[in-house]
Formats: sequence, structure tokens, C-alpha cells
Amino acid sequence: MADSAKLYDTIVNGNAKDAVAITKEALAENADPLELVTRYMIPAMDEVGRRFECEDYFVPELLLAARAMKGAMELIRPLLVERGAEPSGRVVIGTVKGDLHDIGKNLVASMLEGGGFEVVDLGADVAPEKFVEAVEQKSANVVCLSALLTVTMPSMKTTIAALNDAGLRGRVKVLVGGAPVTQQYADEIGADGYAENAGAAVKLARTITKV
Ligand code: B1M
Repeated sequence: MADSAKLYDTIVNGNAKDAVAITKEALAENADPLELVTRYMIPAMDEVGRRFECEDYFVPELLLAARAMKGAMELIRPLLVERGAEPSGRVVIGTVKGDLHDIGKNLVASMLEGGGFEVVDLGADVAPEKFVEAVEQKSANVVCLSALLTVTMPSMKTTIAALNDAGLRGRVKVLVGGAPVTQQYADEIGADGYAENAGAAVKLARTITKV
């Protein structure tokens, strides 16, 4: 039987091979994919962040942990997406300019797809003009901006300004999220909403597209 709790250790230790093997085994035994993410994988990345902060870990360890997380997520993502129903809107999502963190953004994208949204994922380090171009070309009604660094949070404001300048602000709702982002910051920069996690992002996107 798969020991799902070990998934936490494999990610903290940056052991991608075992992270993938345990995830495979757990899924084969019908483990809930979302529970694997919320109970073991996200807390593991939080622990990695904590160790980085107190200088037990350095960038190489972060990279190894991220690789283990990604390996496991590749197996989980299609299962989250499968939960989807009727398309409820079109979302353009990306991590803002200067920011390479994409694990949380990928999770939000998968959950949105699972929540019935059509998702255009622009990746990480996305310039404001790329968001503008995608919103125009794909006629999106929601944009989700992710930032994990305090120094890249201002790129959210710049992206909102670019959507404004392009005359798109009236037809697209902007939602923001990421560990350092808060509701207060969202209000300050004129976003339409803030979501603390992937589940909240889906709920918010649903509410906001119904208005
Ligand atoms: Co970096 N990093 N990192 N990192 N990294 C953090 C963010 C940090 C908090 C670590 C720490 O010091 N404790 C710190 C930021 C400090 C700050 O600015 N306040 C930090 C730093 C400093 C750095 C570098 C500067 C390190 C260096 O080079 N000296 C550098 C910057 C590179 C850059 O981006 N330009 C860097 C690099 C990296 C790696 C590349 C090595 C790697 C990322 C790999 C990748 O993503 N492909 C990495 C990692 C892995 C982390 C930590 C450990 C984990 C991030 C993560 O994946 N979490 C992180 C510490 C931490 O967060 N505990 C850290 C799991 C993920 C599921 O959670 O992304 O928060 P999260 O997403 C959540 C919510 O925030 C929310 O939903 C998600 C799911 O619930 N959410 C949204 C996210 N986006 C949303 C969008 C929405 C809604 C909700 O739209 C509506």
C-alpha cells in the first residue's frame, strides 16, 4: 500500500523519483488527488521555504524540491482537470514579469480547468503586453496574475495598467494571488479580487463571471 505521508518527505528531500513513484501508487489505489496536493505536497513546499529562510536550504535544494513537486503534479494535473464540467468562462493566467515561480500558478490553472474554465496558460515571467495580447486574442473574461516575490508584486499593477491602456479593463476581470499578495494589495492596485489558494480562485472566478 502507498504511504502517502512519505510524499511529504520525498518533496522536502527533493527526491523526484520517489515522489513520482509514491504518487503513482497512491493514485492507483484511488487516493484523492486533491488531498495529496493539499495534505502533503503544499505543506512540503512550505517546509522547504521555511528551511530556505533559515538558511538550512539554498537555491539548489529549492530546485530539487520544485522538480519533485512538478513530477508528482504531472500525474495529478490530468485528474484535477477531468473534474471539469461545462465551460464557465475563459481565463488567461500567468506569473508576472520577473517571477519564475510557477508551481502555485500551475495548480490554480489545473483547478480552474477542473472547475470548468477554459484556461490559457502563459507560463512564468510574463510581460504585461503578453497578457494584453492574450486577453485580446482569446477574448478572455478573466485574467489571473500570480506573484511569489515581493519584488515582482508591482508587475501586477503594471499589468493592470497595461490592460487599462489597451481599453480592455471594462471587459476583463483581474484576479490576483500568490503567497505575498493580500486582499489589501489587490484593492490598492485596482484588481477585481484576491484568492488565497487554488480552490478560492475557482470560487472567485465563478462568482465574478456570473455578475
Ligand atoms: Co523561491 N522564493 N526564489 N524559488 N521559492 C520563495 C517564494 C520564498 C518565500 C522563499 C523564502 O525565502 N522563504 C522567497 C520569496 C521572498 C519574498 O519575496 N518575500 C523566494 C526567493 C527569495 C527566491 C529567489 C530570489 C532565490 C534566489 O535566487 N536567491 C529566486 C527568485 C527567482 C525568480 O522568480 N526571479 C527563487 C527561485 C526559486 C526556484 C526557481 C528555485 C523555485 C521555483 C520553481 C518553480 O516554481 N518552478 C523556488 C521555490 C520552489 C520557492 C518556494 C520554496 C516554494 C514555492 C511553491 O512552489 N510553493 C517558496 C517558499 C514558499 O512559498 N513557502 C519560495 C507551493 C505552491 C503550491 O504555493 O506558489 O504559494 P504558492 O501558490 C498557492 C497560493 O499562493 C495561491 O494558490 C496556490 C495553491 O494554493 N496562488 C494563487 C498562487 N498564484 C495564484 C494566482 C491566483 C490565485 C491564487 O490568481 C487569482
